[in-house]
Amino acid sequence: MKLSFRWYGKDDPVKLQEISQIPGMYSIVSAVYDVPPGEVWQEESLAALRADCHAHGLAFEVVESIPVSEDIKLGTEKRQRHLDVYCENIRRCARYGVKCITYNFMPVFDWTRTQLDKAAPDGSTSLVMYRQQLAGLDPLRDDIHLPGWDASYSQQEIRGLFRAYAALGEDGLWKNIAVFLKQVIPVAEACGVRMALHPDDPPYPIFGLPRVVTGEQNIDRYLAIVDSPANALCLCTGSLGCVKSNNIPKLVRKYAAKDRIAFMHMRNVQILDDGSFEERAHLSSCGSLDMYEIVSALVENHFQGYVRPDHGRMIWGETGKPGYGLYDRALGAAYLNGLFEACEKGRKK
Ligand code: DNO
Repeated sequence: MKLSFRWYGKDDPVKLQEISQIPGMYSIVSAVYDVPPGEVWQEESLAALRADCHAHGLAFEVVESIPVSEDIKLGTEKRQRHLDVYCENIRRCARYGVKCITYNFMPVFDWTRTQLDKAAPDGSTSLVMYRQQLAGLDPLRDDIHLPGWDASYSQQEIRGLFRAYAALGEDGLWKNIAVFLKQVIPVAEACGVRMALHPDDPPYPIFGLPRVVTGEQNIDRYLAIVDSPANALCLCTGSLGCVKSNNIPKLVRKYAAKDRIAFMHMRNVQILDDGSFEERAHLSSCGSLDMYEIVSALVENHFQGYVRPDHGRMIWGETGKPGYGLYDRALGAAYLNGLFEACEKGRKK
């Protein structure tokens, strides 16, 4: 595996030098964040990102994300132009050494949580999703903004998007996924890039919007649309793993054996009785997921892709982007290094 770490660029309170001091760190995961979906990324931006990473002894091989515009997801009249731009961005990334590009197909909102700083008894804080709080949220009525969401929509635009997705439904979304994959995957293949689909987070419909990347059956369907190693997964343990019906070690074993995992997001969640969940420290004993089993599944299948410690808690007084502080993610990286070493050496015995 190749250990990696998400970095939000020069404005990130976490510095590249700090990331480079984490043992075993190989690549930065980043993106050109100041260009809206549907527009081309400037090559200078990619060149600067790569140069910054290299100056700190780090590779820049993973992009997270090239966002898929709502026009592509909805299949509007702007779709073809946006798809052309999407393909051009893949080519540009490849030119600067990128080997893996993450994206998702979630309508309107990226990941959803109801609170970003829930305090645990030890004083650390983390992201949580409480069903009861969610039931009280209505994006059509309330002016809610979460960091996972594109803050540039006005309330009116959100209303329009909700109407459009209601008319599209799940079947329509699947059709638009197929149009996207059939154009994008051949381009990625041709330039040696693997597209890594991030699952829906959480993996069920939110606010009545269709969400389809939710579990094994739908992932099988998604991967079969274009049967190529370039049509791969960013298997996020915490996103898929916050519902009991997804058996994460089993999914990892299955898709790693088929070489359909390009990137692993590794974090732990505690599922609560009512289906709510709390993000926890990475250690298996801190949440519902067996991280040892997940790493074993990867090692058994000789996984060569990228791994990054996902969302950390805020600990030791750190402030910053919820989920993306330095300290707890660095602890996560150290823990993952330990699990991989143990599993790899254990197999050789
Ligand atoms: C959350 C992340 C997601 C992910 C996108 C990929 O912290 O895992 O926002 O980057 O869904 O497109």
